[in-house]
Amino acid sequence: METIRTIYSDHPALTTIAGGLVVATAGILVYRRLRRNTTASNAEEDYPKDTVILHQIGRGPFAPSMTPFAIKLETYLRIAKIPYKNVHDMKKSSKGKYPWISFNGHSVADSAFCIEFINKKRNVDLSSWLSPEQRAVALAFQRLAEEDIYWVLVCQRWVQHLDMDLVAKAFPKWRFASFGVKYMLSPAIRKKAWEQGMGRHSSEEVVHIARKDLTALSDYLGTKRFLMGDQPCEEDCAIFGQLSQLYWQLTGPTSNMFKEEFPRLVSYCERMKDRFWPDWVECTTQGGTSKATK
Ligand SMILES: N[C@@H](CCC(=O)N[C@@H](CS)C(=O)NCC(=O)O)C(=O)O
Repeated sequence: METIRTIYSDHPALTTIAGGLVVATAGILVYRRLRRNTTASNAEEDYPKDTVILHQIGRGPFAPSMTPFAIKLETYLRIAKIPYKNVHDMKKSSKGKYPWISFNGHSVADSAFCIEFINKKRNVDLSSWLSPEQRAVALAFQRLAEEDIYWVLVCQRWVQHLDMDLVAKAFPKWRFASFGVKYMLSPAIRKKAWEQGMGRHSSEEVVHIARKDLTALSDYLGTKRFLMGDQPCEEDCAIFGQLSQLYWQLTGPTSNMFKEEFPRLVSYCERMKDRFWPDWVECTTQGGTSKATK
């Protein structure tokens, strides 16, 4: 330390430039690591025919993915009994997001379009038993989950209650994960959340919004097993994807509130997990129980 101080007082400009270069190089390395294999290409590798290839990020610590959209899509594939294979390549879709699918050489971006694509290819409709009015309600709740609760999750997990322990568990192989998340990912997400709007609210206000959303969802679910009745519909996949994150992979006030105030939603998560994810524990990197539920 003393040597650095001496060098600095003898050559301040040179030391500042050298320090800047070290920080910039570290930044570039972390950035490249985070952005590696960025976008999807249509050139298919040697994937089995007639099998959906689900491209996603790696498994999550306490639920099968850190992205609710991957859990949505994989749950759908399981409910619809579609042959699929996971590829945890961390490649982004042509739209720059995770997850996405490829099927016989054709790539589809966005979980909703992936489901529509498979529905058409395989003649599937998990919501066929719903009336038009019920479909409207189911879709509205899906939007509530994906367009509002999702942003609650984003703000609370990555900005307002950044949990470095969860980060370390979420990216166990990334040497610079804490640095990258704290100084790059979190500020980038803060900007996105601000632009979307949720990021302009205080944490207390975000929790308040979450409570209203979850109350509506819980009241509507009532004593039903799934969103619309005794069997799951397509929209349950999206709702489970989002709720799974609040329940298993979030710490802080929203997650505590979820567990304390919404027992019906907790049971719903457990029910979806038990029914469609018998291998849940094997699909997680830390054994599938949230530290917050211990
Ligand atoms: N509407 C998309 C949303 C997917 C999405 O937002 N994925 C996030 C992860 S949770 C993502 O890829 N974020 C990376 C980014 O925006 O650069 C879908 O349903 O697939």
